[in-house]
Amino acid sequence: QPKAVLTYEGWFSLHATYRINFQMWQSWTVTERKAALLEFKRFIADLEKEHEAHKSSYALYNASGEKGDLLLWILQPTLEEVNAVKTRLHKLKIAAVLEATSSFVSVIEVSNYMQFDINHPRVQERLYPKIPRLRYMCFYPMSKKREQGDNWFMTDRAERGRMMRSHGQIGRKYEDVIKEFTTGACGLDDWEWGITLMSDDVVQFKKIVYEMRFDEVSARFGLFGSFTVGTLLDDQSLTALFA
Ligand code: 76R
Repeated sequence: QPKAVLTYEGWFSLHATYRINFQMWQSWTVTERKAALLEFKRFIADLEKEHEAHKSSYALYNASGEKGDLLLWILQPTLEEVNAVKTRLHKLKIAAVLEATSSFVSVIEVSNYMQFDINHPRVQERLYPKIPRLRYMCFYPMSKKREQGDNWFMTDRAERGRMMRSHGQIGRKYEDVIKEFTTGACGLDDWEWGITLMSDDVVQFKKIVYEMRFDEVSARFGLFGSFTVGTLLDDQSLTALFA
């Protein structure tokens, strides 16, 4: 019988990209720019404080290509808190030069194909992650096919379990070089899942995604949205970006 697998949900999530209007930014006085950047950094420092206390988490990256300049990932215990962080950002002075270019709302998800023990520290770590500060981040939304012949959701539970095991085996080969986070977005956004990858070696994103394309779950059932990759923004590189 095809049956939904039990899922565990953790923190709520927002992935967003923003384009910086540097023309407008440069038309501001030095004093205005200083104040706006300082206020933005205070906003980030508050996120950092909560991240350190493990009450929530976040990541800020410099998006590559023309999909935007900032790639922001927010994790909060509730959707209300995710909204509050977004609203606070919108009310900052710097928001006048930011244009949102993409957004993805989801919730951290651990599915129970492997019959995990929910109380195991490794599962808790996945549900409420302290996002690592690795040099590169990659984000993309995806769904699974519902087509004649290849319909993930009509596939027998045991069969899906078998394919997910193979998927996990490939994933675990990258354990030392990639941190992966799965968020679920059924009923929340336009795709079924969000995949977030972090690494100190950007080429590993290409390796894992390529290798998984040959694995049955991705090869037969994977449908992919837009990929965004970016480089870590720390205090210094953020100052440089707005200099
Ligand atoms: O055996 C196991 O431990 C499996 C654990 C596991 C699950 C349940 C797991 C492991 N994933 C699971 C679920 Mn995954 N994952 C992706 C992508 O680009 C692509 O082709 C696919 C995008 C990557 C890169 C990736 C990486 N995974 C899921 C689901 C939900 C499926 C469902 O419920 O139907 C999706 C959409 C998905 C997609 N996966 C891992 C990884 C990595 C690196 C691992 C090992 C990580 C670890 O065990 O800590």
